Amino acid sequence: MAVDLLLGLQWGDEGKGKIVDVLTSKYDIIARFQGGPNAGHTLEFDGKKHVLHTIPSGIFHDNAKNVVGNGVVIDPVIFKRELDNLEKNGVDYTKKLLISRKAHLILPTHRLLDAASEASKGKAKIGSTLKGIGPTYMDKTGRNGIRVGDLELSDWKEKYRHLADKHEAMISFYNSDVQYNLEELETEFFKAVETLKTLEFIDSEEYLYRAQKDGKSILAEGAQGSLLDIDFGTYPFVTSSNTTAAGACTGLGVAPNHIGEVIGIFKAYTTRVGSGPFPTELFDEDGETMGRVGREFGATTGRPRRCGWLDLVALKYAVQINGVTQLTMMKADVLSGFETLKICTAYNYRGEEITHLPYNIEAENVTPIYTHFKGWSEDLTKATSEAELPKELMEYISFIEKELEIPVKVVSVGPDRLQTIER
Ligand code: 2SA
Ligand code: MG
Repeated sequence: MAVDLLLGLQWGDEGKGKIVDVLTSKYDIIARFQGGPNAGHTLEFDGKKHVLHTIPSGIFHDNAKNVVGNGVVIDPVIFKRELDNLEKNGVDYTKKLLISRKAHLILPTHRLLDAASEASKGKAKIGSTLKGIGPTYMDKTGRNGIRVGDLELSDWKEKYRHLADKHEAMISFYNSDVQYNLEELETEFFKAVETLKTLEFIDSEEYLYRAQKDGKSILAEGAQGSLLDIDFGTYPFVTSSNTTAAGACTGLGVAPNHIGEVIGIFKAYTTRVGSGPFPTELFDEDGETMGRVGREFGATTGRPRRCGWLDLVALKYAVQINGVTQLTMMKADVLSGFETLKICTAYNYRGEEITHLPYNIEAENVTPIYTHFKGWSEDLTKATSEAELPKELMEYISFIEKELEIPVKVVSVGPDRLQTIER
Protein backbone atom coordinates (compact mmCIF):
# COMPACT_ATOMS: atom_id res chain seq x y z
CA MET A 1 0.00 0.00 0.00
CA ALA A 2 1.08 3.54 -0.65
CA VAL A 3 2.24 5.78 2.17
CA ASP A 4 0.05 8.84 2.74
CA LEU A 5 1.61 12.10 3.92
CA LEU A 6 0.20 14.78 6.15
CA LEU A 7 2.01 18.10 6.01
CA GLY A 8 1.70 21.67 7.22
CA LEU A 9 1.47 24.17 4.34
CA GLN A 10 2.27 27.35 6.26
CA TRP A 11 4.74 28.20 9.04
CA GLY A 12 3.74 25.35 11.32
CA ASP A 13 1.02 25.02 13.96
CA GLU A 14 -1.61 24.28 11.34
CA GLY A 15 -3.08 21.57 13.56
CA LYS A 16 -1.29 18.49 12.23
CA GLY A 17 -1.40 16.74 15.60
CA LYS A 18 -5.16 16.96 15.85
CA ILE A 19 -5.76 15.64 12.35
CA VAL A 20 -3.25 12.79 12.67
CA ASP A 21 -5.04 11.78 15.87
CA VAL A 22 -8.40 11.89 14.05
CA LEU A 23 -7.03 9.87 11.12
CA THR A 24 -5.16 7.26 13.16
CA SER A 25 -8.14 4.88 13.30
CA LYS A 26 -7.70 4.48 9.53
CA TYR A 27 -3.97 3.66 9.64
CA ASP A 28 -1.80 0.83 10.96
CA ILE A 29 1.36 2.93 11.33
CA ILE A 30 2.00 6.62 12.03
CA ALA A 31 5.56 7.76 11.32
CA ARG A 32 7.34 11.04 12.02
CA PHE A 33 9.99 11.84 9.41
CA GLN A 34 11.75 15.09 10.39
CA GLY A 35 12.18 17.71 13.05
CA GLY A 36 12.39 16.98 16.72
CA PRO A 37 11.24 18.44 20.03
CA ASN A 38 10.93 21.89 18.44
CA ALA A 39 7.52 20.61 17.30
CA GLY A 40 4.47 21.01 19.49
CA HIS A 41 1.56 18.87 18.37
CA THR A 42 -1.59 19.56 20.39
CA LEU A 43 -4.38 17.01 20.68
CA GLU A 44 -7.65 17.38 22.56
CA PHE A 45 -10.17 14.71 23.48
CA ASP A 46 -12.32 13.72 26.46
CA GLY A 47 -11.92 17.25 27.81
CA LYS A 48 -8.12 16.93 28.05
CA LYS A 49 -5.30 18.58 26.14
CA HIS A 50 -2.09 16.71 25.29
CA VAL A 51 1.07 18.14 23.72
CA LEU A 52 3.51 15.87 21.89
CA HIS A 53 6.95 16.96 20.68
CA THR A 54 8.79 13.96 19.25
CA ILE A 55 6.31 11.12 19.62
CA PRO A 56 3.93 10.61 16.68
CA SER A 57 0.35 11.78 17.20
CA GLY A 58 -1.09 8.27 16.81
CA ILE A 59 0.12 7.21 20.24
CA PHE A 60 -3.26 7.57 21.97
CA HIS A 61 -4.84 4.85 19.81
CA ASP A 62 -4.36 1.14 20.37
CA ASN A 63 -4.62 0.06 16.75
CA ALA A 64 -1.51 1.79 15.43
CA LYS A 65 2.25 1.50 15.76
CA ASN A 66 4.15 4.79 16.03
CA VAL A 67 7.53 5.10 14.35
CA VAL A 68 10.10 7.81 14.99
CA GLY A 69 11.91 7.82 11.65
CA ASN A 70 15.57 8.27 10.70
CA GLY A 71 15.01 11.91 9.73
CA VAL A 72 13.97 12.90 13.25
CA VAL A 73 16.36 14.27 15.87
CA ILE A 74 15.69 13.01 19.39
CA ASP A 75 16.52 14.67 22.68
CA PRO A 76 16.41 11.77 25.18
CA VAL A 77 15.66 14.20 28.03
CA ILE A 78 12.55 15.66 26.37
CA PHE A 79 11.61 12.23 25.03
CA LYS A 80 11.65 10.82 28.56
CA ARG A 81 9.42 13.66 29.73
CA GLU A 82 6.96 12.83 26.96
CA LEU A 83 7.00 9.16 27.99
CA ASP A 84 6.40 10.12 31.63
CA ASN A 85 3.38 12.20 30.57
CA LEU A 86 1.96 9.32 28.57
CA GLU A 87 2.39 7.04 31.54
CA LYS A 88 0.60 9.56 33.76
CA ASN A 89 -2.29 9.48 31.31
CA GLY A 90 -2.44 5.71 31.41
CA VAL A 91 -1.03 5.18 27.91
CA ASP A 92 1.04 2.00 27.56
CA TYR A 93 3.47 2.98 24.81
CA THR A 94 5.88 0.08 25.24
CA LYS A 95 4.49 -2.06 22.42
CA LYS A 96 3.49 0.65 19.99
CA LEU A 97 6.45 3.02 19.89
CA LEU A 98 9.43 2.16 17.67
CA ILE A 99 12.58 4.21 17.12
CA SER A 100 14.78 4.24 14.04
CA ARG A 101 18.40 3.32 14.71
CA LYS A 102 19.35 5.99 12.19
CA ALA A 103 17.68 8.87 14.04
CA HIS A 104 20.22 11.35 15.42
CA LEU A 105 20.55 12.34 19.06
CA ILE A 106 20.38 15.87 20.40
CA LEU A 107 23.09 16.21 23.04
CA PRO A 108 23.00 18.75 25.90
CA THR A 109 25.78 20.66 24.17
CA HIS A 110 23.68 20.95 21.00
CA ARG A 111 21.13 22.88 23.02
CA LEU A 112 23.85 25.11 24.47
CA LEU A 113 25.29 25.71 21.01
CA ASP A 114 21.83 26.70 19.77
CA ALA A 115 21.57 29.26 22.56
CA ALA A 116 25.09 30.62 21.95
CA SER A 117 24.52 30.86 18.21
CA GLU A 118 21.20 32.69 18.61
CA ALA A 119 22.68 35.07 21.19
CA SER A 120 25.54 35.89 18.81
CA LYS A 121 23.07 36.92 16.09
CA GLY A 122 21.46 39.69 18.12
CA LYS A 123 18.57 41.26 16.22
CA ALA A 124 19.06 38.86 13.31
CA LYS A 125 18.25 35.84 15.45
CA ILE A 126 16.16 33.07 13.89
CA GLY A 127 13.76 32.84 16.81
CA SER A 128 14.69 29.21 17.33
CA THR A 129 12.91 27.11 19.93
CA LEU A 130 16.44 26.52 21.29
CA LYS A 131 15.98 22.75 21.37
CA GLY A 132 19.32 22.12 19.65
CA ILE A 133 17.75 21.31 16.29
CA GLY A 134 20.13 23.32 14.06
CA PRO A 135 23.39 22.15 15.70
CA THR A 136 22.21 18.51 15.64
CA TYR A 137 21.40 18.58 11.92
CA MET A 138 24.76 20.35 11.38
CA ASP A 139 26.49 17.39 13.00
CA LYS A 140 24.38 15.00 10.94
CA THR A 141 25.33 16.58 7.60
CA GLY A 142 28.85 17.19 8.88
CA ARG A 143 29.06 13.44 9.55
CA ASN A 144 29.82 13.82 13.23
CA GLY A 145 26.46 12.91 14.74
CA ILE A 146 25.57 10.22 17.25
CA ARG A 147 22.68 8.01 16.24
CA VAL A 148 20.23 5.92 18.24
CA GLY A 149 21.89 2.77 16.86
CA ASP A 150 25.21 3.89 18.40
CA LEU A 151 23.66 3.40 21.84
CA GLU A 152 23.82 -0.36 21.18
CA LEU A 153 27.60 -0.15 20.69
CA SER A 154 30.13 -0.22 23.52
CA ASP A 155 32.17 2.80 22.47
CA TRP A 156 29.42 5.38 22.09
CA LYS A 157 30.38 7.28 25.24
CA GLU A 158 33.88 7.92 23.85
CA LYS A 159 32.30 9.28 20.71
CA TYR A 160 30.00 11.35 22.91
CA ARG A 161 32.89 12.83 24.93
CA HIS A 162 34.85 13.74 21.83
CA LEU A 163 31.85 15.53 20.32
CA ALA A 164 30.79 17.26 23.55
CA ASP A 165 34.36 18.54 24.07
CA LYS A 166 34.38 19.97 20.57
CA HIS A 167 31.03 21.63 21.22
CA GLU A 168 32.39 23.25 24.38
CA ALA A 169 35.21 24.77 22.39
CA MET A 170 32.68 26.05 19.87
CA ILE A 171 30.50 27.55 22.61
CA SER A 172 33.47 29.52 23.92
CA PHE A 173 34.22 30.65 20.36
CA TYR A 174 30.81 32.36 20.32
CA ASN A 175 31.98 34.25 23.36
CA SER A 176 28.41 34.26 24.59
CA ASP A 177 27.38 34.49 28.21
CA VAL A 178 25.42 31.23 28.08
CA GLN A 179 25.81 29.81 31.59
CA TYR A 180 25.73 26.07 32.11
CA ASN A 181 26.66 23.19 34.35
CA LEU A 182 27.51 20.41 31.90
CA GLU A 183 27.93 17.80 34.58
CA GLU A 184 24.33 18.26 35.71
CA LEU A 185 23.04 18.27 32.17
CA GLU A 186 24.97 15.09 31.40
CA THR A 187 23.65 13.25 34.45
CA GLU A 188 20.11 14.00 33.27
CA PHE A 189 21.03 13.07 29.69
CA PHE A 190 22.61 9.69 30.49
CA LYS A 191 19.68 8.80 32.72
CA ALA A 192 17.25 9.62 29.91
CA VAL A 193 19.34 7.57 27.47
CA GLU A 194 18.77 4.53 29.69
CA THR A 195 15.00 5.11 29.44
CA LEU A 196 15.27 5.47 25.66
CA LYS A 197 17.12 2.15 25.55
CA THR A 198 14.12 0.36 27.05
CA LEU A 199 12.23 1.07 23.80
CA GLU A 200 12.46 -1.00 20.65
CA PHE A 201 15.05 0.24 18.16
CA ILE A 202 14.38 -0.77 14.56
CA ASP A 203 15.76 -0.47 11.05
CA SER A 204 12.78 1.67 10.20
CA GLU A 205 13.22 1.77 6.42
CA GLU A 206 13.16 -2.03 6.35
CA TYR A 207 10.24 -2.14 8.81
CA LEU A 208 8.20 0.29 6.74
CA TYR A 209 9.04 -1.48 3.48
CA ARG A 210 7.86 -4.81 4.90
CA ALA A 211 4.75 -3.20 6.31
CA GLN A 212 3.88 -1.80 2.88
CA LYS A 213 4.42 -5.23 1.30
CA ASP A 214 2.12 -6.74 3.91
CA GLY A 215 -0.66 -4.31 2.97
CA LYS A 216 -0.40 -2.15 6.08
CA SER A 217 -1.52 1.46 5.80
CA ILE A 218 1.02 4.10 6.76
CA LEU A 219 0.61 7.81 7.46
CA ALA A 220 3.72 10.00 7.57
CA GLU A 221 3.29 12.92 9.98
CA GLY A 222 5.12 16.14 9.19
CA ALA A 223 6.30 18.68 11.73
CA GLN A 224 6.64 22.48 11.36
CA GLY A 225 5.44 23.77 7.98
CA SER A 226 6.45 24.02 4.33
CA LEU A 227 7.57 27.65 4.64
CA LEU A 228 10.03 26.56 7.35
CA ASP A 229 11.65 24.02 4.98
CA ILE A 230 15.45 24.33 4.92
CA ASP A 231 15.47 24.53 1.09
CA PHE A 232 12.12 26.06 0.16
CA GLY A 233 11.22 28.08 3.25
CA THR A 234 11.98 31.68 4.10
CA TYR A 235 15.72 31.04 4.57
CA PRO A 236 17.49 31.68 6.90
CA PHE A 237 14.37 31.96 9.06
CA VAL A 238 13.59 28.28 8.72
CA THR A 239 14.16 25.07 10.61
CA SER A 240 17.00 22.71 9.68
CA SER A 241 15.06 19.87 8.06
CA ASN A 242 13.02 19.28 4.91
CA THR A 243 9.48 19.77 6.12
CA THR A 244 8.05 19.21 2.62
CA ALA A 245 6.96 15.96 0.95
CA ALA A 246 10.47 15.03 -0.16
CA GLY A 247 11.47 14.99 3.52
CA ALA A 248 9.20 11.99 4.04
CA CYS A 249 11.18 10.02 1.44
CA THR A 250 14.57 10.79 3.01
CA GLY A 251 13.27 10.80 6.57
CA LEU A 252 11.65 7.37 6.38
CA GLY A 253 13.28 5.67 3.41
CA VAL A 254 10.01 5.58 1.49
CA ALA A 255 10.47 5.59 -2.29
CA PRO A 256 8.82 8.54 -4.09
CA ASN A 257 6.64 6.23 -6.20
CA HIS A 258 5.22 4.73 -3.02
CA ILE A 259 3.69 8.00 -1.85
CA GLY A 260 -0.13 8.06 -2.06
CA GLU A 261 -2.29 10.91 -0.83
CA VAL A 262 -0.58 14.12 0.23
CA ILE A 263 -2.84 15.80 2.75
CA GLY A 264 -2.00 19.49 3.10
CA ILE A 265 -3.13 21.26 6.25
CA PHE A 266 -3.60 24.99 6.53
CA LYS A 267 -5.23 27.40 8.93
CA ALA A 268 -8.09 29.58 7.66
CA TYR A 269 -5.70 32.46 8.45
CA THR A 270 -1.92 32.48 8.92
CA THR A 271 0.40 32.38 11.93
CA ARG A 272 4.12 32.41 12.42
CA VAL A 273 6.23 32.04 15.55
CA GLY A 274 9.86 33.16 15.56
CA SER A 275 11.50 35.72 13.28
CA GLY A 276 11.30 36.12 9.53
CA PRO A 277 9.16 37.68 6.82
CA PHE A 278 5.37 37.34 6.93
CA PRO A 279 3.70 39.46 4.21
CA THR A 280 0.10 39.25 5.51
CA GLU A 281 0.99 39.84 9.16
CA LEU A 282 -1.47 42.06 11.03
CA PHE A 283 -0.49 44.55 13.70
CA ASP A 284 -4.02 45.70 14.39
CA GLU A 285 -7.10 44.60 16.29
CA ASP A 286 -7.90 41.87 13.74
CA GLY A 287 -4.52 40.22 14.36
CA GLU A 288 -4.99 40.56 18.08
CA THR A 289 -8.44 38.92 17.83
CA MET A 290 -7.06 35.97 15.84
CA GLY A 291 -4.35 35.42 18.44
CA ARG A 292 -6.75 35.65 21.36
CA VAL A 293 -9.63 33.61 19.95
CA GLY A 294 -7.29 31.10 18.32
CA ARG A 295 -5.19 30.79 21.48
CA GLU A 296 -2.08 31.33 19.36
CA PHE A 297 0.81 30.54 21.67
CA GLY A 298 3.75 28.26 20.90
CA ALA A 299 3.00 24.75 22.10
CA THR A 300 6.68 24.21 22.90
CA THR A 301 7.90 27.62 24.04
CA GLY A 302 4.68 29.45 24.96
CA ARG A 303 5.69 32.37 22.73
CA PRO A 304 2.79 34.38 21.25
CA ARG A 305 2.37 33.59 17.56
CA ARG A 306 2.21 36.37 14.99
CA CYS A 307 -1.15 36.39 13.13
CA GLY A 308 -2.37 37.56 9.72
CA TRP A 309 -4.71 36.91 6.78
CA LEU A 310 -4.57 33.81 4.63
CA ASP A 311 -1.79 34.08 2.04
CA LEU A 312 -2.79 32.19 -1.10
CA VAL A 313 0.42 33.08 -2.92
CA ALA A 314 2.44 31.26 -0.28
CA LEU A 315 -0.15 28.47 0.02
CA LYS A 316 -0.09 27.82 -3.73
CA TYR A 317 3.69 27.52 -3.56
CA ALA A 318 3.43 24.96 -0.76
CA VAL A 319 0.77 22.98 -2.64
CA GLN A 320 3.08 22.90 -5.65
CA ILE A 321 6.24 21.83 -3.80
CA ASN A 322 4.41 19.09 -1.90
CA GLY A 323 2.15 17.78 -4.66
CA VAL A 324 -0.83 18.15 -2.33
CA THR A 325 -3.82 16.00 -3.36
CA GLN A 326 -6.33 17.12 -0.71
CA LEU A 327 -6.65 19.97 1.74
CA THR A 328 -7.71 20.25 5.35
CA MET A 329 -8.72 23.69 6.61
CA MET A 330 -8.22 24.32 10.31
CA LYS A 331 -9.58 26.84 12.78
CA ALA A 332 -12.47 28.07 10.64
CA ASP A 333 -14.25 28.79 13.94
CA VAL A 334 -11.69 31.45 14.85
CA LEU A 335 -12.84 33.64 11.95
CA SER A 336 -16.44 33.87 13.21
CA GLY A 337 -17.37 37.46 13.99
CA PHE A 338 -15.14 39.27 11.48
CA GLU A 339 -17.23 41.60 9.35
CA THR A 340 -14.83 41.35 6.43
CA LEU A 341 -12.22 38.68 5.71
CA LYS A 342 -9.27 39.07 3.41
CA ILE A 343 -7.27 36.61 1.36
CA CYS A 344 -3.99 37.64 -0.22
CA THR A 345 -4.17 36.60 -3.87
CA ALA A 346 -1.16 38.45 -5.28
CA TYR A 347 1.87 40.44 -4.18
CA ASN A 348 2.96 43.86 -5.25
CA TYR A 349 6.62 42.99 -5.67
CA ARG A 350 8.78 46.10 -6.19
CA GLY A 351 5.92 47.74 -8.13
CA GLU A 352 4.96 44.69 -10.16
CA GLU A 353 1.94 42.45 -9.48
CA ILE A 354 2.99 38.82 -9.15
CA THR A 355 1.24 35.61 -8.09
CA HIS A 356 4.28 33.43 -7.39
CA LEU A 357 6.50 33.42 -4.31
CA PRO A 358 9.63 35.45 -5.09
CA TYR A 359 13.13 34.82 -3.69
CA ASN A 360 12.73 37.58 -1.16
CA ILE A 361 9.45 38.28 0.62
CA GLU A 362 10.76 40.82 3.13
CA ALA A 363 8.30 43.67 3.83
CA GLU A 364 10.37 46.23 1.89
CA ASN A 365 9.85 44.22 -1.32
CA VAL A 366 6.37 42.82 -0.93
CA THR A 367 2.92 44.31 -0.27
CA PRO A 368 0.00 41.89 -0.24
CA ILE A 369 -2.94 42.46 -2.58
CA TYR A 370 -6.20 41.28 -1.05
CA THR A 371 -9.55 39.93 -2.20
CA HIS A 372 -12.29 40.78 0.31
CA PHE A 373 -14.95 38.40 1.60
CA LYS A 374 -18.07 38.88 3.67
CA GLY A 375 -17.66 37.37 7.12
CA TRP A 376 -20.15 35.41 9.22
CA SER A 377 -21.17 35.73 12.82
CA GLU A 378 -22.38 32.19 13.60
CA ASP A 379 -20.50 30.15 16.18
CA LEU A 380 -19.16 27.10 14.31
CA THR A 381 -17.85 25.09 17.22
CA LYS A 382 -21.00 22.93 17.55
CA ALA A 383 -21.38 22.26 13.82
CA THR A 384 -21.14 18.59 12.89
CA SER A 385 -21.89 18.67 9.16
CA GLU A 386 -21.29 20.85 6.15
CA ALA A 387 -24.99 21.73 6.02
CA GLU A 388 -24.61 23.62 9.30
CA LEU A 389 -21.82 25.88 8.00
CA PRO A 390 -22.73 29.46 7.02
CA LYS A 391 -22.86 30.26 3.32
CA GLU A 392 -20.16 32.93 3.69
CA LEU A 393 -17.73 30.30 4.97
CA MET A 394 -18.65 27.99 2.09
CA GLU A 395 -17.88 30.85 -0.32
CA TYR A 396 -14.53 31.40 1.40
CA ILE A 397 -13.74 27.68 1.04
CA SER A 398 -14.91 27.48 -2.59
CA PHE A 399 -12.67 30.38 -3.51
CA ILE A 400 -9.65 28.63 -1.99
CA GLU A 401 -10.49 25.37 -3.76
CA LYS A 402 -10.85 27.13 -7.08
CA GLU A 403 -7.56 28.99 -6.70
CA LEU A 404 -5.60 25.94 -5.55
CA GLU A 405 -7.44 23.46 -7.78
CA ILE A 406 -7.65 20.96 -4.91
CA PRO A 407 -10.63 19.95 -2.76
CA VAL A 408 -10.92 20.94 0.89
CA LYS A 409 -11.95 17.56 2.28
CA VAL A 410 -11.96 18.41 5.98
CA VAL A 411 -12.94 21.56 7.88
CA SER A 412 -11.99 21.80 11.53
CA VAL A 413 -14.20 23.94 13.77
CA GLY A 414 -12.48 23.53 17.14
CA PRO A 415 -9.57 21.82 18.88
CA ASP A 416 -11.44 18.68 19.93
CA ARG A 417 -11.31 15.45 17.93
CA LEU A 418 -15.07 15.66 17.51
CA GLN A 419 -15.02 19.17 16.04
CA THR A 420 -14.02 17.87 12.62
CA ILE A 421 -16.27 17.99 9.56
CA GLU A 422 -15.53 15.67 6.65
CA ARG A 423 -16.91 16.67 3.26
P1 2SA B 1 14.24 25.69 15.42
O1 2SA B 1 13.71 25.42 16.81
O2 2SA B 1 15.68 26.03 15.45
O3 2SA B 1 13.88 24.62 14.46
O4 2SA B 1 13.49 27.02 14.95
C1 2SA B 1 13.72 27.55 13.68
C2 2SA B 1 12.49 28.26 13.16
O5 2SA B 1 11.42 27.30 13.04
C3 2SA B 1 10.32 27.70 13.80
N1 2SA B 1 9.67 26.56 14.43
C4 2SA B 1 8.36 26.47 14.63
N2 2SA B 1 7.35 27.22 14.15
C5 2SA B 1 6.11 26.88 14.56
N3 2SA B 1 5.84 25.88 15.45
C6 2SA B 1 6.86 25.12 15.94
N4 2SA B 1 6.68 24.35 17.01
C7 2SA B 1 6.24 24.98 18.31
C8 2SA B 1 4.73 25.04 18.35
C9 2SA B 1 6.92 26.34 18.46
C10 2SA B 1 6.86 27.02 19.82
O6 2SA B 1 4.11 24.05 18.00
O7 2SA B 1 4.14 26.06 18.70
O8 2SA B 1 6.37 26.48 20.80
O9 2SA B 1 7.39 28.15 19.89
C11 2SA B 1 8.17 25.36 15.48
N5 2SA B 1 9.35 24.78 15.72
C12 2SA B 1 10.28 25.52 15.07
C13 2SA B 1 10.90 28.61 14.88
O10 2SA B 1 9.94 29.46 15.45
C14 2SA B 1 11.97 29.35 14.12
O11 2SA B 1 11.40 30.36 13.37
MG1 MG C 1 2.77 23.24 16.80
